[in-house]
Amino acid sequence: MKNIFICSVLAITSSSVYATDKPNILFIAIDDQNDWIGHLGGHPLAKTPHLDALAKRGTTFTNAHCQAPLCNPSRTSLLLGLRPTTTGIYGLKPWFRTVPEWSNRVTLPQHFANDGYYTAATGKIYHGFRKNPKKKSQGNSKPDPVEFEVTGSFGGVGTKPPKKLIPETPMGNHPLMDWGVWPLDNDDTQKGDYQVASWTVEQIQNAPKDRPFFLAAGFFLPHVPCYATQKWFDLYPDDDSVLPPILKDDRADTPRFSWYIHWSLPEPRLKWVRENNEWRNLVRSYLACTSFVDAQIGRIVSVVEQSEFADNTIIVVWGDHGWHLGEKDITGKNTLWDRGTKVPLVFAGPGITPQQTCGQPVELLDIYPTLIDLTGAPTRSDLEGISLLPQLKDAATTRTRPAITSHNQGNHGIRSERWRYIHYADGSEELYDMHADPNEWKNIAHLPKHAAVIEQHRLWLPTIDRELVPDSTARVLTYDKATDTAIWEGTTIKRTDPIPD
Ligand SMILES: [Ca+2]
Ligand SMILES: [Ca+2]
Repeated sequence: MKNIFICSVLAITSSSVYATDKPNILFIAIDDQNDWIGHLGGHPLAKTPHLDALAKRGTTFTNAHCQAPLCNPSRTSLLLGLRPTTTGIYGLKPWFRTVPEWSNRVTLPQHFANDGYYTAATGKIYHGFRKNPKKKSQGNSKPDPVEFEVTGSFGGVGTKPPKKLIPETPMGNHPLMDWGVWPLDNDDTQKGDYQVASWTVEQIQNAPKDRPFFLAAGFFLPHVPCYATQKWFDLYPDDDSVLPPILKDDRADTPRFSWYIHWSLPEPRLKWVRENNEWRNLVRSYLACTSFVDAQIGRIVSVVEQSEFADNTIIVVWGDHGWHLGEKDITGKNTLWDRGTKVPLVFAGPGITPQQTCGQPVELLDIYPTLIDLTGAPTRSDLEGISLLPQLKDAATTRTRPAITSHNQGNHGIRSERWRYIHYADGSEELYDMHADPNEWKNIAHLPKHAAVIEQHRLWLPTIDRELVPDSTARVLTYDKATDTAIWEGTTIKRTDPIPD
């Protein structure tokens, strides 16, 4: 009897459902947001009441990781459903449509457009703002496919101070390397992320009645420059209790190659922020921006909850990669430790069990097949993620695959439930026991007793590990094992070169 009932339900679902019966999707991205989110516990003082409330309404993943610790490759991976080691896109460039293999790849939003969804986007979803292009990317013989039917406010930084608020930073005093209280008049409406939320709210209020929506909102903060108004700083004490725990000489036991993957960058090292008395200011600025973005997400979610779409909208919130704020002697991204790879990932809405926390390792790559499963969109056999639907039903459902993050060819972090294993292109390795050492302070890869653990984790190294596609630039590293030659941004790193500080 039960089987007959299931069969008849399936028959109805596949043959007679109107597009408007499908759930809407609200797809919210946060840029450079690590796990300093209240309920994730990455920072004991982080205040994110709206994300915490959303997590309670749905299922939150406390061990979710990006596939690349950098905007362009991470977002390309998520939206194409392929690992960076498969796309060959590891740097800030190129835009994937210029790569012949991916010029016509059906992305996540396009897959839903093809399934009858209205698609709209505002702010940073891809790396770089994509208006309806109808133009040719360099190297593309035909016009690029339309990424979204409608695009709204670009968002971004918004109002900027007339000059940088902090002292001149190393590596060229990059204009983005800045933080502090701005604007001074407490007016949040001048901020790009406020406008992203406002545009998203308007979209919800004016959504088409004849088809479901896929609405994407991409927040720029807490990406640098971390400007927030005073009221967000007031949530955090102006003392050293805000600083994350660090270990003196933490890098003494990490391989030299661990420096190569972020060899020379505009993000200041810990040494600089300390010497310039900017560490606390940076940490408070990042936290202030996190709380501000949380409030913008709250504005959107409250409008959904009060709308006719309240019970028929899947909300997914994700961050594109983490950020260091002094840990491992650096600030910024481009690392294969948890601080660089761990991100918020929350799902709420129809089909998702509320009040659940899942601590198993999962990947941003899993979002694409998960949204397909949650909505009944056509399945695809060419996605590298694994649907999280079983965990969204019951968070205890076992997954066997760890979360894998890659930063340029040959450098991979493998995060299982208990361990983090890192393998660099020159063969050097790290291993951390994340239960005993959650800060990844003690590299235990050299201990013979862990040989079996390392061997198990090596089995998960990507079998496809492509070299960088042509025209890859910005934060790219190549390595030739035969000659032991590492090239960062076109410059050879010698084994004897001092580590830039
Ligand atoms: Ca980013
Ligand atoms: Ca260490």
